Amino acid sequence: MSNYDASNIQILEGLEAVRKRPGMYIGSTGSRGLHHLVWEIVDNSIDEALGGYATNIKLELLKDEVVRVTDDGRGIPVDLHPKTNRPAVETILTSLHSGGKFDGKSYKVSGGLHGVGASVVNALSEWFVVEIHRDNKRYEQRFERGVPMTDVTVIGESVHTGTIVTFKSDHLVFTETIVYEFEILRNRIQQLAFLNKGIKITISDQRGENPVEYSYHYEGGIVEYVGFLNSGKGKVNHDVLYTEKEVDGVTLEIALQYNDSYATNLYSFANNIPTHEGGMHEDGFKMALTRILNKYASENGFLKKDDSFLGEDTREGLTAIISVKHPNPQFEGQTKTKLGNPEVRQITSQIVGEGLERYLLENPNDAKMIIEKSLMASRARIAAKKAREATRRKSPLDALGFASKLADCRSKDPAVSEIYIVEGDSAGGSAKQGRESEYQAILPLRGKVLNVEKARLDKILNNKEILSLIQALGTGIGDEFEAEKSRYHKVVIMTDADIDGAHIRTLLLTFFFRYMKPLIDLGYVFIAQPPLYKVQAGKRVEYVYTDEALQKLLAEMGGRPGIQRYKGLGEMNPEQLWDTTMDPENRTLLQVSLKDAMDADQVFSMLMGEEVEPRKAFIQENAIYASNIDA
Ligand code: 1YM
Repeated sequence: MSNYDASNIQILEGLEAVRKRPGMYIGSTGSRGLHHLVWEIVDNSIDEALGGYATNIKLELLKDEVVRVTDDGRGIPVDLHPKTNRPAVETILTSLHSGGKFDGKSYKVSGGLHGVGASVVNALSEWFVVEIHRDNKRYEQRFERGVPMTDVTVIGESVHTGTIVTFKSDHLVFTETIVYEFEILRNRIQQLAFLNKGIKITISDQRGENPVEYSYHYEGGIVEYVGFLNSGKGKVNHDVLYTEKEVDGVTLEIALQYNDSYATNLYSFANNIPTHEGGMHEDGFKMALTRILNKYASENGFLKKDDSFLGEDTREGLTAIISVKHPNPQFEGQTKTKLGNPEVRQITSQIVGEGLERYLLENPNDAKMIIEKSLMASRARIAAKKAREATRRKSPLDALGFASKLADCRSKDPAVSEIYIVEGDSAGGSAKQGRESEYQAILPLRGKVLNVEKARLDKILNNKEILSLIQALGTGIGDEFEAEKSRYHKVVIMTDADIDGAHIRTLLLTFFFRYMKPLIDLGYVFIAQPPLYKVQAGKRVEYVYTDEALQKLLAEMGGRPGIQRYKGLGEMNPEQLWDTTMDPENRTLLQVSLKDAMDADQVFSMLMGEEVEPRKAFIQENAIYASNIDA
C-alpha cells in the first residue's frame, strides 16, 4: 500500500481496537460471536433486499469453514469516498461506523443486536474477499485481518449486479471454535425468510461429502410463519389473521392463529431481531387483543354483564408473530432484547385493534371459536385458582391434603441443595438410604406423571405427582410462579434406563418446559445418568453407562467377567446408587438447556400433543436411531 496518510492510520487504529476487544463488538468470541459474523454480512444483503434492490440471497458454508454470502443487489459502491479518497467499498470495510452506512442518512432495517457492520467481520477474519458486480464490471478486493492486501481491482466483465463476500474467521480470535453449526444458520435463515416476505434465501453446507441445500421463499411472510408454527396442531380459527400498516415511518405486521393447545406462542421482532424480553410492541398487542375480544364478546352476548376476560384468557393456544420495523429502535432490558420506543405501544395497539375488529366482523365463525376458546380459558383459570390455593395453604407436609413423599434435605441453602425426582417407591427407597441427606432431597413419584401437553392448569393441579413436585420446589405455579423461590438449584430427574423411564422423563421435561421454563433457563434442571451394566471380574467392579463402553471394557478385560444389566434403579442397592449416580465426585449429570424455545415448542407439541399423524411421521423418520429399546 502506497499512500499511508492520516486517515489510513486512523482506520488501522479502529480495526486494531476491534481485534483487541472483539467481545465489545460481537458479544463473545465463542460460538455465538462466530455465528454473529455471518449475520452481519447477511444483514447487509437483507437490507439491500428490503430496499427493493435484491431478491436473491445465498449463504454457503464452504470447505475449511469458509463462509460465502451472495446477493443480487446493486453491489457496494466502488467510487471514491470524498472523505477518505479511497473506494467506498474499502472505506466501508475498514472503518468503524455503526450500521454500515457512513452517510448517516439511510438506516439499517435489519442489523443484529450489535449492528456493527461488515468492517468488524473483516477485522476478525483471517482473510476476507469482496467481489462486486456493478457498471458491467467485476471488481475484487482482498483483506487479511482487516488490512487491505490489494486495491479494488477490475477482474472482468459482468452482465448483472450484486455483492459476494467470502471470508474465513480468524482462529487467533475465535480460539474456542471456528466450526459453524449448520442447524443454527439454517434455522435463522428460514426465520429471516419468514420475516421478510418475497425474499428468496438459499443456504447450503458444502463442507461434508454430501452437500445439502435448502431454499426458503415465503410470499405470505409471517402468515406462513404462523401456519408453520401451528402445523401439526388443531386449529381454532381457520384463517390466519394478518394485518400490516405503516404509521410515521414505523411498519408493523401481525399474524395470529389459535390452536387447541394451552400454550401461548407469542414471538415478537424489531427490525428482524427477536425481542425475547418483549417491549412496547408486545404490550400494545396484548392490550388490543384483550380490549377487542372483551368488546366483541360483550356486544355479542358471549359474556355476561360485569364479566370480562383477563389478558391471559385471550392468549391461551395463541400463536402470534409481531414484527415491527423501526428507523430508530431502542433496545433495552438485561439482554437488550426489549423494544423500548414508547410510541410503538399506541401504534401497535391501534393497528391490532383495527385489524382484529375487522377480522371478527368478516369471519363470524372464526370469531365464535376464538371467543369460546377464551371463555374456556377463563373458566379454567377460576378453577385453577381454587386448586392452586391448595398448593400453598399450609405447611409443606399437610398442604396437599395427602402425605407428600418428599424426604427433604437438611440444608436450607438452595444454592447447595439438590432434589432427585425418582421414579417408583423402590428406587425412591434406595435413593433415600443412599443419599447425602445434608443437601440431597428425594421425591419419589408413583406411576405416570400427567401429560401436561394435553391438560389445562386446573386439571394439572389435581394430579398428585405434580402437586408434590410444585410443593417441594416451593416455586408456586402459573402466574404465581417464581423461579427465585426454588428451594433447590439442582433439580435432577432420575428415571430407569428403559422405555418407561424415558417416557416419565419426557413427561417431566414437558412439565418443566411448559410451566417452569425459567428453571431450565437458569440451568437448574438436570438428568441423572444411571449405569446400564455392572461388570465384575474377580475383585474388579466397573459400572458401564453405554453399550459402546461395555464392548470396549469386555475387550479390555478378556476372560469371562460377570455382567449384570440393570433393568431399573430399584435393582441397585443404596450404596451402588450413591456411587454411580448420586455422588457428586463420580456422577454424570446432564444439564437440560434450551437452544431454541421455538423449536422446543414444536417438538413438545409434536411428541406430546393431540395430533397423531405428525408424531407417527417423526417416529418413522427417526426409528433408525432407536435401536436399543427394550420394550
Ligand atoms: C454480501 C453482502 O453488502 N450488499 C450490499 C451492500 C450495500 C449496497 C448494496 C448498496 C447500498 C447503497 C447503495 C446505499 C452497501 N452499500 C453501502 C454504502 N452484501 C452487501 N448491496 N448502493 C449499494 O445504501 O446507498 C454500505 S452497505 F455505504 F457503500 F453505500
